[in-house]
Amino acid sequence: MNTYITTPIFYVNAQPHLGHAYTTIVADTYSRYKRLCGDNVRFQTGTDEHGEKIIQAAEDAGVSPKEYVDKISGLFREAWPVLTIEPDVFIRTTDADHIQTVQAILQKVYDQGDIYFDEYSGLYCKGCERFLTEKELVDDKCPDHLTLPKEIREQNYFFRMGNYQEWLIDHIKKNPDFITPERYRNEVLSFLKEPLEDLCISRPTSRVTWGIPFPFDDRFVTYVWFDALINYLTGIGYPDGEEFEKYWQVAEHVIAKDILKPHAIYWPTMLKAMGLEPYRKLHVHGYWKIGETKMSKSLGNVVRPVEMAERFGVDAVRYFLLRDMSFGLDSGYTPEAVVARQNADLANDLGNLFSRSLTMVKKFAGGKVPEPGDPQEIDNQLADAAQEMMAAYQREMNDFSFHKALQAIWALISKANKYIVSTEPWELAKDPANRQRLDTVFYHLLEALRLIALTVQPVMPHTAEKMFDALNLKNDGDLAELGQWGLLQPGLEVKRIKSLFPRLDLEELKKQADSQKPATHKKSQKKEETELISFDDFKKLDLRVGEIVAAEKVKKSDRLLKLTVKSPEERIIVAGIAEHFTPEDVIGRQVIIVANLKPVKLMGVVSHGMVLAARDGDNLMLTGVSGSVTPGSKIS
Ligand code: ME8
Repeated sequence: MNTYITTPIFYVNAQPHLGHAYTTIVADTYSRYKRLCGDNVRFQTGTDEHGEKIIQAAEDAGVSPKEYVDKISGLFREAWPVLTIEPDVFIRTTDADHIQTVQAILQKVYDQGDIYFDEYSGLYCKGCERFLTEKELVDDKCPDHLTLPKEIREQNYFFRMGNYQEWLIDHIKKNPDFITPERYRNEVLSFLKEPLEDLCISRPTSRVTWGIPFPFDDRFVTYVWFDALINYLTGIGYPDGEEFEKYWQVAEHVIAKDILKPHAIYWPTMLKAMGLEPYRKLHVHGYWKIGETKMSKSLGNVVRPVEMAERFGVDAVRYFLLRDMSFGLDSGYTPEAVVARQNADLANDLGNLFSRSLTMVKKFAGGKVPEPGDPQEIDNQLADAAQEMMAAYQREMNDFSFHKALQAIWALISKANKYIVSTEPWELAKDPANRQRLDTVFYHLLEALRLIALTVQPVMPHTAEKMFDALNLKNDGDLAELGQWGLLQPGLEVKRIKSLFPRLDLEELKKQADSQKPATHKKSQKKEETELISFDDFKKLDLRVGEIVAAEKVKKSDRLLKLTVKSPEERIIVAGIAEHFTPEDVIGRQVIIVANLKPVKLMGVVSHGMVLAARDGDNLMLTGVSGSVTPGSKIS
């Protein structure tokens, strides 16, 4: 069997965040799972590099569009291996073969009469890079970008999307799995109840230059969505070639709900016009949110996945993302939720099961897989539970219900932990007459561990490797074969395993969050990614010289000092500097402060601003100006 799985190609107007990482981890996990099932797998991701947003971002950064896209695309490409994401293809829409493919498709669809030239006026949203219909607006604004769209009248090329409306409705109805979960299929069908307008697929070069030139009219470049969607074909060598033959018929796309319309409506109709079969499946997930708000680059409330991996460990992040989100629904991110999962599910349930089982086998069975005797009822129950898990796991993984697949594994982990409590191997070990019973118990336990290692592997490759190593097994072969109960060979030597996951301290983490300091992880201090901001963003900061006129320790905190800072009015600032400075050290010093931060309450004290300091390894230095200035002087 063949599997072709793709993520969206991400815009390079911002660096990768947790939302991008989630989609890409989903695709990576699915591709690992399908490989485990013996499939030939092609996994593709990449970057979307044309369009107005990109020009704007490059201008803001003061570099050429090419320099800009090379840099940000590189950040995506480099982030994925850190998260153990291993795509087969990383495509960029500025690649020469992609440009050629888009132009060939435009020419073909134009030649057959599905593209025409017309004048159009409409409401254009720069953020969406498309014309919006009146119906889509909320309070006259784009609901995604909360901006007023601009009335634009211009001549453009249009794709006869409306011609394919009936065909599309019919295709969706006949293929219940075409768009999943069902809520999104229903959303698309309900949208298609209204007449489908033709799609404007060009942008005049007078307005947008950073795009793929139209092959039959050099006054226009290609609309970024018409360009971007075609990446799914370019990456497998369309229009000819072995890969295209092999993979197009099994194409599955993973996206979030923000880009449902282009994928569920533009793309299948484009494919139909090209004379191709539509993709096989569209898997649509919800949003990662911070509080009630979608995590998004435009809102700036993003979590960086690479930093998360450094803080919690890659496998813990992958597990958390797949376990906490029900595929299709929204989910909230908090560091506390990651810690809770890590401590309960990973360190406690899974980690303990492995370490105590292997320790007992070492201690009471000479560190070898024993020959089992006749099983008792309780042993058969564990074996049955393992087989039920295998069936549920495969069903849920095939269905993109990753959280349920993980729940099925954890149900077995919990059974195995209870099995230890019920069979009490340490008691059996006291009497040599129980030898065979003890061997049977260990065999069943180790066999359950093997199946757990096998099934967690697509989600947590590093952890699975450690487990396989401890069980002295090679991590290769196919699920249908390896997923059977009873394959473990007696006599095989097993190793003890150090704890698979450390327990994290939630209180410590909260303290760090309170004092607004990043996690004290060595690596995270090593290198910090710099997000480019515009001059306008910089201008928003009110930086001033402040003079510390009083200072005291904040009660019950080792880290916080309460400072009274003259700037020129007196204000209270709570600073996380108590590990480096006593109150006496800082009184009378002039420092640089951010004067227009929203007040926050830290350990019961309201802080009105922030003192800037430089961190150098473990040292902290306060910033200041050379010479004495009037408190409140602006830094510009
Ligand atoms: O739309 N939660 O690129 P994009 C979950 N270039 N997933 C999220 C997310 C969140 N808060 N935020 C972003 C584009 N994503 C186009 C795609 S494809 C031919 C062209 C993920 O950089 C999610 O996969 O805006 C979403 O669909 C995608 O990033 C949007 O990425």
